[in-house]
Amino acid sequence: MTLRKDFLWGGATAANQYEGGWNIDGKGAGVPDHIRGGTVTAPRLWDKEIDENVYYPSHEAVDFYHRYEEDIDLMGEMGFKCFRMSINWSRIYPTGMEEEPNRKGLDFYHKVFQRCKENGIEPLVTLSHYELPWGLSEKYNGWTGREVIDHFVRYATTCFEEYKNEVKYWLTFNEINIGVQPFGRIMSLGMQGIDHKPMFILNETKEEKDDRFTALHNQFVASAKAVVIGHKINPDFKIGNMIAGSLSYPYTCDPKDVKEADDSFNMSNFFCGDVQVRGHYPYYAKRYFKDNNIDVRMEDGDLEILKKGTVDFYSFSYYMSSCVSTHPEVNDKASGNMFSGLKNPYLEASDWGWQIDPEGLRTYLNRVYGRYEIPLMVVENGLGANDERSEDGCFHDTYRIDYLRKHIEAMKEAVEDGVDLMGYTMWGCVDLVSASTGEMKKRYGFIYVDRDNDGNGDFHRERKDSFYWYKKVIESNGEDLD
Ligand code: BGP
Repeated sequence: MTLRKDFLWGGATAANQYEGGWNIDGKGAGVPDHIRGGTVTAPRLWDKEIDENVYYPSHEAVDFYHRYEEDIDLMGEMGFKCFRMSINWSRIYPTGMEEEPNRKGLDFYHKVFQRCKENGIEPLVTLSHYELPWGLSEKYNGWTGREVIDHFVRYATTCFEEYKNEVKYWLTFNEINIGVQPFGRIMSLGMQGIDHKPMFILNETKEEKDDRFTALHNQFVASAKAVVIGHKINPDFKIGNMIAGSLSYPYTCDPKDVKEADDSFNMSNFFCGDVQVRGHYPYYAKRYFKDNNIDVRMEDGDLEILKKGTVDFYSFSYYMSSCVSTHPEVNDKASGNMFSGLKNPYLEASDWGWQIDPEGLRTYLNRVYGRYEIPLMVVENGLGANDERSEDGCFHDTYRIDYLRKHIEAMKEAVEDGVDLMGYTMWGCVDLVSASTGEMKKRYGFIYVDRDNDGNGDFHRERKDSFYWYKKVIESNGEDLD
């Protein structure tokens, strides 16, 4: 058998895209609760004040808050070994600044973990999946404020203490490297700035850029502090980082294009990985900051903390790849999850224009493992598609099965290459709200949820064909992919 016996097969979700119940049982608003739905052509906007007449997809999401028992039982039926989910920070600390946690919020996750246990499922918990409490975003301009580090550490400590006997696997920040890009400002860093409407901002002043990299630095420090505390609370904890896997190929063999692709991989992937796995800023960061006129505000002792708080494993999302080029005539753009690039003539794309590249997953796994030599985990991968009900009343998502099969095959090849791979959690195992567009129409799940882009639907669940296929995959530990 190629994969290890205890391979963590499962699925992944995030509270703000899945839970709903945005203001009940004491929960405060989080940044995503202020972001409207959108589409590919009509980007998501965010509001300072929540407008009662507007539909915000996170408010009800797909109602996991009231349907967790049914969902986790369905995961159990597929044979999941692992369920990746996030704790919604503002469910525990409503504004992020309270001294005492919200007991009802803590109890909800106890019930979730209990149900996982009954189904033989190991939770993998993300502490912050684009879920900064709105209170902190308002008061400190998000992670720009140094104070947010302490608020996060208090929240992380509460979770570690509270769930130390129920959760072993943790991730600190989802896709922390999104903060390297300007569009990470509101979603990942909770920074409001002056022009507060569009979710994805592309242009920034020098001050805004300095603030963004300072905010990212604050997340690094917060993550490292949490790792140190977590290990003290329970030495058996395995705490990982989480990177948005971004693979770009040189469009031509012009050495300049090759260098461009290298530089892009460095800043998009290795930069954050190096800080969190190796425990220090990489050598090329200095040049990047100089060339881009960026000043990061650090404090004495920060670099020491980064050294101490290195992660136990490296996790990442992988959906697609793209190309880069220094040639201005090559300008056919591809879409993507946060990172965009150029179209690759060898690849096909999803309905949302994300280029499908299973071979790239093998390349990515090898490249990252070669650098860090610590266990890796694919914690997001999957196909966002517009699933239509067939005449027989079922969802025959063969295209999804095909996508997943090829990526699992690539993963197995990487393991044969020698990569130490802990597990695989397919993104959006139950249909949920899309992060980039806010749509429901973009579905990833093995399990269909009755809900549409405008908030209609009764939330009932149905098994798609991929549900039965994945069950077989897990049963055979990845040997039966037919
Ligand atoms: C990742 C995020 C997820 C998720 C996924 C799919 O970047 O961590 O939250 O949503 O991408 O992206 P989308 O929902 O935009 O299709």
